[in-house]
This record gives sequence, C-alpha cells and structure tokens, in this order.
Amino acid sequence: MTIDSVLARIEAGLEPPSITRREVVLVAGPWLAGATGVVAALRHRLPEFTVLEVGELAAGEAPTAVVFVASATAPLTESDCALVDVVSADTDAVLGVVTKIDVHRTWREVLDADRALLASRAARYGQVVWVGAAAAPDLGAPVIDDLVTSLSAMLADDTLGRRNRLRAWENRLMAADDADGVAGVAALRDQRAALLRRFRLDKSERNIAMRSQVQQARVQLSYLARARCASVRAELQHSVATMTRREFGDFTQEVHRRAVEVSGGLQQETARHLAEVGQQLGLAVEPALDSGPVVQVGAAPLRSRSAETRLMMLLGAGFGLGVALTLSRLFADLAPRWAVGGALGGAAVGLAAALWVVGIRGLLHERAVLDRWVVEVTGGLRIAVEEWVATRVLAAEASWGRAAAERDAVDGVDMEETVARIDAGIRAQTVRLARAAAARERAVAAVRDEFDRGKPPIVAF
Ligand SMILES: Nc1nc2c(ncn2[C@@H]2O[C@H](COP(=O)(O)OP(=O)(O)OP(=O)(O)O)[C@@H](O)[C@H]2O)c(=O)[nH]1
Ligand SMILES: [Mg+2]
Repeated sequence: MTIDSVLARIEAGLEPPSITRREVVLVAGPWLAGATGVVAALRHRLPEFTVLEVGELAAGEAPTAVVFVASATAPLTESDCALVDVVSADTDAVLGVVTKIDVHRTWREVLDADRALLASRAARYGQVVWVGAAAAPDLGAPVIDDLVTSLSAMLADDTLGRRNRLRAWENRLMAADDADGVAGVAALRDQRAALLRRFRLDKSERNIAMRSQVQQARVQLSYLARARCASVRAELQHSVATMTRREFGDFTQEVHRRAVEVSGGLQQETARHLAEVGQQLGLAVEPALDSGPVVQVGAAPLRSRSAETRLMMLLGAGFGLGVALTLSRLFADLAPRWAVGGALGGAAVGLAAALWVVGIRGLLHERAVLDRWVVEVTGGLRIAVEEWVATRVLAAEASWGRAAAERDAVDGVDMEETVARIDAGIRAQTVRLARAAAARERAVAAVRDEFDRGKPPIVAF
C-alpha cells in the first residue's frame, strides 16, 4: 500500500505534496564552503547523474539527493543548519561533505562536530552520512572517492524514491498549518476587541457630549434670563422717567404684564433650547414643565405720605409765601396805587408757585420711588427666573441621564449578544483547527511509521 492511500484513509481530501521530483543531485552549502568545486568534481566523476547547484533548481522542484557541503574551516553555524532544513525539506537522502580537507588538518573533528550538530537538530539527520573531500585542492588531485562512493550507494538504494516521497509528505503535513483558520480566529479576536473598545469609547464620548451640552445650555439660558430682566428693567425705568401722574395708576399692571411676558418668553425659550439639545443628544426630551417662573409683583408704592412729603409741602408753602410777599412789596413800593391789587395778585402768584413746586417735587419723588420699586421688582424677577432655569436644566439633565443609562443598557445587551456570537465563532473555529491538527498529527505519525518500517540499513564507511 502506498503512503498516499494510507493517508487518504486517515483524512480524506488531504492534498498530496505539490512538488515536482527531479532526478538530480543538488549540491548546496554555506557561502564559500566549496559547493561549486564539488559540483565540478561530481560532474566529472559521475557523468551519468545530473548535478545542480541551488540556483539551478526551480521553485517547487525537489532533487533526488542532497549533497550538503560544509567547509573544514569551522563547524556549522545555526544558519548553515537552517540551510540544510531548507534544501532537504522534501528530500530524505542527504549526504554531508566536509571540504578543503587538504588544508585543514583538523577536518575530522570538524566533521564529527557537524554530524553531532545536525543530529541534535532533528532525528532524521541522525542517519546522514558524512564524508571528507577536497574537490579543488591547492595542490595535487581532488580527493573525492569517499564522496563518490557514498553518493553512488545512496542513489542506488531502491528505497530512495519511497523515502523521498514520505519526506515530502511529512513536510507537506507539517507545513500544512491551517493558516486560513488561524488567521480567521485572529480576525475574530480582533473584531471582538474592536467591538468592546468601540462600545466603551462611544459610551464615554456620549457622556462627555451630554455633560458639555448641559453645561452650555445652563450658561446660555441663565445669560438669556439675566439679559431679558435687564432689558425689561431699562424699559420700565425709561417709562417711569417720562411718566405723568395720571399714568401712575396703571403702572403696577404694566409691570406685572411685562414680568409675566418675560417669564413666559423665557419658559418657551428654555423648552425650545432643551428640546434642541435633547434632539442633538438623541435622547428623549422631557416635556416642558407646566409651571413657569413664579412672578411676584406687588402694588406700586404710590401715595406715600412720608415725612419728606410733608417737609416738601412746608418748603413749597414757604416758597409761595416768599413769592407773594416779594410781589406785594414790589407793588406797594413802585405803584402804591396798585398796592391792594398787587398784594392780591402776589398772593395768587405765590399760591400758584407753591402748588407748582409741591406738585413737581411730589411727581419727581414719586418717580424716584417707582424707579426703586422697578429695580426691586426686576431684581426679584431675575432671581426667580434664574432659579427656575437652573431647576429646569437640572431636571432635564437628570432625565437625560436616565435615558442615556437606559440606552447604554440596551446597547450593552446588543453588544453582549454580538460578543457572544463572535465567541461562539471563535470556539467553533478553534475546535475545527484542533480537529484538523489532530488529523494532521495522525497523518504525520503514519508517515513516520512508514519510515520506520522501510528503514534502509545504515551504510557505514
Ligand atoms: N584548499 C582548498 N580550497 C578549496 C577547496 N574547494 C574550494 N576551495 C576554495 O574555496 C573557495 C570557494 O570555493 P567554491 O567552490 O567557489 O565555493 P562555493 O561554495 O561555490 O562558493 P560560493 O558559490 O561563492 O558561495 C575558492 O577559493 C576555492 O579555491 C578544496 O578542496 N581545497
Ligand atoms: Mg559557488
């Protein structure tokens, strides 16, 4: 039974080695080891075989036998051993040659060291036959008899074809790591990590966005509240300054109307602004609170009968009296004929002057009182609207926080489901890979069994 049919029974659909076996001897070795010299000598002594150097073999081609050339100058290095692995990957027949033995007296020690080095590298190299040679000696004829004899024996071995086939199979099986499967698992792991990272990032980005939007809304709305109150105060103060007494009565109502207007406008503005922010954040918008800022406007403090008013009346009376006396004296001195009339006229003018002064002073005083009242009322209004805005933003923030937490929870469930799906994929892939690896191991074991069964007798020299 051929190895191909043995393996076909272990794992169906196993691809056979894709190499092309060529009936050639490949000579390879480290730099300046003497490979070219050995090739020339072998071509001369064994013309019936095709002897090639490494560069003369195409990719995907495998030789029938490999002659590995090492210089007697020094034992093999790690990279030299790696070269043996490469050139003999699909070929079981390997012959070791230590060259330049004509100039290196210690070549036997080097040969023993090389044999030991290679044998310790892999079990298969324990079988390698090593010989010494001087293919291009400085003096005299080439010394390659041992090399020629060993190589001829190796090529004459009738198990050679089968052993090479087995070696190619082993190489194929060992190299046949399920690269796609391994890459697939790695990709799934990457995908999983990226998903988790994205989720965490999204969450904190959204939190930061919410906090900054809320902060912005708070600043903007309280600025708006202050600005509205300031402008209504300025307007009211202006109307107080130009107000006549008759208009005083309606002033309380006017102030109340304006305060309600400011409060209502602000309520609308706040609701609109918060709705906008909610939309930007993609979170459910809390319906606007029904209650607006509480506006308290008492009655305007008119008709104040303070000590100042009484004092003003007294002063006005004094002023009027002065005017009356002055006028009557003037008439008495300048036109005594008109003294009585002048006194009466003076009294009338004095009275009028007194009334005018008291009236004007009273109006100005009342305007001043109203002005103070306007400042007080708008100050109170400002505090009320600012407080309301702050409470409203706080309530909105709390409701957004709740909505965000709910959304995160929903996203978290989605994410966990996706991660679980990926994990299941990773598990399935890993199991499949493990099965494939186990099958491969069984196949390799079968190949090695075949080797042991057909092991040729070791040729010793
Ligand atoms: N004394 C002595 N020198 C040798 C022997 N074989 C090769 N040389 C010398 O070693 C050097 C390298 O020999 P090559 O046969 O060209 O070695 P190579 O491994 O083909 O070298 P590269 O292809 O350049 O890596 C040359 O200078 C050879 O003259 C030998 O048996 N004895
Ligand atoms: Mg060369």
